[in-house]
Amino acid sequence: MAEIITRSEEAIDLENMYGAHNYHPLPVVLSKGDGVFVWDVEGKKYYDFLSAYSAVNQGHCHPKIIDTLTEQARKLTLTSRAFYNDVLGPYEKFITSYFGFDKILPMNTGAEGVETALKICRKWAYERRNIPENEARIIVCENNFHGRTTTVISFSNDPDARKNFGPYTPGFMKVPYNDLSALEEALKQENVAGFLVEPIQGEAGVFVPDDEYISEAARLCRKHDVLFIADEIQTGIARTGSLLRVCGDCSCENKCEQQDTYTKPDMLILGKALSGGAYPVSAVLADDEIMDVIKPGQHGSTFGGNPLGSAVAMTALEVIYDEKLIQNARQLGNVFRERMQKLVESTELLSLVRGKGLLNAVVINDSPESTTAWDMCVALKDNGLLAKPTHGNIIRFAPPLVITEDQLHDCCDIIEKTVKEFSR
Ligand code: IF1
Repeated sequence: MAEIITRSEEAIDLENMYGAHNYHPLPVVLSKGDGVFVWDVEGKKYYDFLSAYSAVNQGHCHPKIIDTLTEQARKLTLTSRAFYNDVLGPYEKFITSYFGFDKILPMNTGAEGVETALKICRKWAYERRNIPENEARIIVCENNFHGRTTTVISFSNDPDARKNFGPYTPGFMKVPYNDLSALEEALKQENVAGFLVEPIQGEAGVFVPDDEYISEAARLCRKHDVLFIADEIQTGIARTGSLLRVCGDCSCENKCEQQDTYTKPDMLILGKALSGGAYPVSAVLADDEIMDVIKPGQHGSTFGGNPLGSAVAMTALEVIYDEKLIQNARQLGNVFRERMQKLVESTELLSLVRGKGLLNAVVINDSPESTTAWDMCVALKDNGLLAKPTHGNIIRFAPPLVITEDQLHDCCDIIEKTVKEFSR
């Protein structure tokens, strides 16, 4: 029987003693979540401004998602793909229609989704583009984050993510993010099969590229017959104030009518909020001429496409439209950035705020090596709001998309109060 935790320190001690030290969490031990709120072991309530890295866009423990999870869990959780099940087909039809693609390859974690897209891209290059086998090259961006598997960190330039995990997987070229001429030069190289890009670079510090970057990058890829692969694991599913970041600033009120601002990727990678944080679910979506390169036995996973994750994902996606989370993220993202801009202008401590929808970051006017961002997050915690620094001196602010305007103002009050405490 598991030990009952009655004090936060007990949980921290157990993790230090028995868990790999692959994270340095903020000193808070959570035991309950509901919507925008989480509670620690001692019962203190916090606003969650990280949303489990944008996996709980629908809010913690969304009742409809949890109902689906528990109902399906009592029926059938996992069959493996050795057999059919009665949920996967309906899910595949639902999600391909929802995002406008012919097919989905269902996986579990985001990194698995990225690895799947890389494998499909290479196979497509050899079998449809006649690129010589083992010569395919995929373009990625500097300061990318696409997961922690060995191939994915092979094209990372973050020393922490990469050092001493070699030898590294070959076949990748890096270009500066948000630089179309550098991309075009790389596309002219031989044997280029794909371009993998985050429409906003999340972990790098919420870098929003120029408005035309994504659409132009996709156009250049089409011009060179190279697959445009969008990693929307963090930016997708309403987080940035549109269904997907590649939708641009579309104003769709309901299902994506594929507005003229929409840049359809050749492959779309989803994860995180695809399940509302209730279960690991990821996906690669593509049309037949790409997806059909995968034949039986050439790719898969034990849990990929399981009935439990498939049922949860359908409900998680329904909630996005039922509760108008796209519009809420758009509107409240503007409110948040307006309030933060006023704060930036009122103190030397902050240099800027940037973001789209409810994926935002504030840059602290201090060196990336300083502990200011961390210390500020500890002070925010003490004041009832949970956030965590991303690289160095940048604090990411990403609440669940179900937050109300009053709650958002309450959170901005907490951030202002905390910053002013630092500024004295
Ligand atoms: C960590 C943040 C990092 C992602 C994008 C793929 C994945 C992620 C754009 C892989 C995952 C998570 C991983 C987590 C911290 C968090 C993160 F930006 F979201 F904050 F690291 F950059 N593509 N992002 O953001 O998905 O395999 O994790 O399901 O590893 O520390 P995953």
